[in-house]
Amino acid sequence: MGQLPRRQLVVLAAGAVLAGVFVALPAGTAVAAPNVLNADRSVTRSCFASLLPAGAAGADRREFTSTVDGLIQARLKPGTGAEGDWDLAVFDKATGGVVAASAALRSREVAESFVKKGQQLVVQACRYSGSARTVQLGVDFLALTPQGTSTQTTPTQTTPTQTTPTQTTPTQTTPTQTTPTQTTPTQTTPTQTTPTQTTPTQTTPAQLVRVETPTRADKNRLNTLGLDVTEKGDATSVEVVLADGKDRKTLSDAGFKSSVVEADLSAKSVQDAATDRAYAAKTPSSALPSGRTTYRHLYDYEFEIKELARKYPNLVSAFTMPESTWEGRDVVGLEIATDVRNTSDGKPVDFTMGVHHAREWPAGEHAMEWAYELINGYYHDNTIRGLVGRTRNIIVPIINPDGFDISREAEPKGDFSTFDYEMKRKNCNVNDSPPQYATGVCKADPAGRLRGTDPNRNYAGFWGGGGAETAWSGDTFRGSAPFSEPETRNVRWLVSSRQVTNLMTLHTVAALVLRVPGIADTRPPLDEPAYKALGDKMASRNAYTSEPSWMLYDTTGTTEDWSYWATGGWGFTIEVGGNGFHGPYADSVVAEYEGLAPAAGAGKGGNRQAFLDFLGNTADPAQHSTLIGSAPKGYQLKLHKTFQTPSSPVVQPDGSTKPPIYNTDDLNSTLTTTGGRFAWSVNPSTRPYVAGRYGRDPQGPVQPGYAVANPAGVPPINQNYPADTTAESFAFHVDGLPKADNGKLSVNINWKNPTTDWDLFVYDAAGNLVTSSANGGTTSEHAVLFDPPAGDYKAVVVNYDQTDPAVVDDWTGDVSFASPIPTTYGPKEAYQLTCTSPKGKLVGVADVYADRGQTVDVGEVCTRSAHAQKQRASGGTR
Ligand code: 0X9
Ligand code: ZN
Repeated sequence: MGQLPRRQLVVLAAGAVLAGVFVALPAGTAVAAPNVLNADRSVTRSCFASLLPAGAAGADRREFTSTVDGLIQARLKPGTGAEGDWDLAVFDKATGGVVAASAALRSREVAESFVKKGQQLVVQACRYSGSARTVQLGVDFLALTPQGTSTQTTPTQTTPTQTTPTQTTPTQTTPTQTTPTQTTPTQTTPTQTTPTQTTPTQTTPAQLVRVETPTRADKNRLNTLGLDVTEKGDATSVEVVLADGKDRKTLSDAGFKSSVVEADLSAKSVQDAATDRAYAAKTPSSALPSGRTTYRHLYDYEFEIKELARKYPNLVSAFTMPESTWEGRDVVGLEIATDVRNTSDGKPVDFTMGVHHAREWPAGEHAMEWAYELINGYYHDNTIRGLVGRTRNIIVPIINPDGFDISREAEPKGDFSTFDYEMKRKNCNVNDSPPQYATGVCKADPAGRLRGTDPNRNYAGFWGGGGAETAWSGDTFRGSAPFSEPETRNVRWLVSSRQVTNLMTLHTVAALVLRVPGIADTRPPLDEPAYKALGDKMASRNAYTSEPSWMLYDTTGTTEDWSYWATGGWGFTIEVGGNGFHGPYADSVVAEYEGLAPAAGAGKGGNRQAFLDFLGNTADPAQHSTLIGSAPKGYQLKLHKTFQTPSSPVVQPDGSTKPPIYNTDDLNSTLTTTGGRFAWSVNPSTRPYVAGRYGRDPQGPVQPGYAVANPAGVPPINQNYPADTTAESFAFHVDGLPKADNGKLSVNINWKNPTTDWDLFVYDAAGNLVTSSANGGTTSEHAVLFDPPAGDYKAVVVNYDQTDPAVVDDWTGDVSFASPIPTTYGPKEAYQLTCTSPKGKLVGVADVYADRGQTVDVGEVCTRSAHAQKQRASGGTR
């Protein structure tokens, strides 16, 4: 740590905001309580499928005429009394087309979209289920600048009216207001270029390039440049989005070589949308379990989830996570199991999530199709029926609905510029933004898509370390503290209150099966061999790369780097492959899921089979722990564990670090006994964070280190290595068995002045670059290689910069070795097991130790201690 990136990149230029204005709707001919909608009975139907005739049963409506070119935001809130489930949809009155919709499981709905001035709208609310006869509607209009921003804070609630309000002159006072170039009333944003773009950038389209990064050090250095580095890459390269000429210059200034993968991302985005329309038009039904042919909207997910629960009440239940998002959306999921409502029946739990990252639509599609897979399979496929019978399956397709809705409803733009909402990654938190950007609704924000926290850098696992940004505008901004976001707290709630033995979090687009650890400094867990075997098995189905995620580059605060180390439940990030964060549906969803061409997993089973393998692992008692015993019917067993785990030393914006923050985890799960014997599938009692670390025993002595001679003379300054090979070099040899067993090689160079910069590249005898170290602002470089093969090597030292070229600040160097680190073992941790009688009386307490694969008999945990307590109470001695 403490190293500075060679160049600072200003991520967001200041002064990007043009004025916008709110337009309050006139009250019009209001009737009594016009914002309260009524329906005498519920009708289980889609509210967004069609505009119902006025007066239709189970629905109510209000009409508006938009006074703005901008946004409509319609919200439902429960009325007084029962909440029930009401849904919401906004229609264009002229065409009957849906403009926006929301269909979560309760009566808290947010429907948001773009509207044109003068557009006639019908807001329709539908009572789907429950006893609430009324619901409260709020509708706001927000005028936008051509850039799609407003300078105002939160929208002021306007009173809806029964009929179309009489128009009065809108209070549009802002001189900069112009009519956006919208074509259709829905799903478009103004097409102007962003104010942060300057002249040279307007001629160079956004591109996807493949950057040559032969070593991990290169990858880490690339990550310091402030560019949009994707996770897509291989051992020697990573794909990077260059939004404009400035990004292109940053990359070439830093000496990286790259080749173009996608010459015009904007054109690709528009082309992909056209490809999707054509595919849907000619395909009545896809090979997917649901047969779907197009990317779902947020409201499609919500509606399908509740419909599945309604149609299969014993097999499927729908649930709302405890915290709503920054924009007030409910986060919804479903659970699939036999006798689904008995959530404390002790079966092992497989938890599948999608769309932490807004733009990664195929992740949500995969999660939703997995739900259909299990439901269809339960009825039509014996293998799946067997697996479903032995497990509980929890699926939350959209963890970040605020971000997803924005990305999904945005105009295809694909250029990754500030106002390219289609490529938004993060959530909608605005609290960490500077005041000038902390305004506006998330869909029309002065900071555009840069607003928010990266949910996949916000978990407590090693939070605050490398591989996450400290700046609010960064695409990997970690947030103000571990679990500062409702989206990650929702996942914490689920993982902490259920025995999630298997967790999978879906992303796009790098074709990877990733396990812990996310940072190289963290040694692998004791479970590494079994963990690797499971990842490799899944990768054999989708032909993705299976590896610990640090191997691509460091990340901290990611989902499984919290869940696994804290609970011991297997945790994987799967980066669904494809072309683009949400490439053509037929490829990124249908082909990747089913294992069809052009997916890498074509003919191997695809993600479908990888997920089934993972579920097979969930069902296998050898892969988790099992508590057995006996207890009378209706008693509640509880497993409890509280512990603290330190974050990483917290990296500060200047590169220095502050002490770790301790995160408290409180794990609580329950089993309701049915009388007699029970078996409870649980995670191991010792959390992997303390259990120890996997390693290997040295087979021989370590090779002694030695100083190297600096070759005579000084090479000229070269900032273009390896295109320009000007450098000096030295050779060295790594010994092998039986002479030496080296677990780690380190090639080190040192100099005096931090504004001098030497870079270091190490090649094996075949000329492959095996490691390198090329930082800026330091007085040393250390190129590290674990388990270096024996042989001859060459270190190349490049004179990148000199404080004063007239007085050369030359380097001194050495080569050092370390033995492999043997496996280490830590302390064992116990669960506290308690038994509570049906009347709520604590009748048994025990400490329980359980390792992975172990079945522990806890005996008659309720009755024996109940008996003992009774004896004590009556003064009995036996
Ligand atoms: O960077 C991420 O959060 C993920 N890649 S993505 O392109 N979908 O954003 C990958 C995270 C990989 N690391 C761990 N899961 N530890
Ligand atoms: Zn992602």
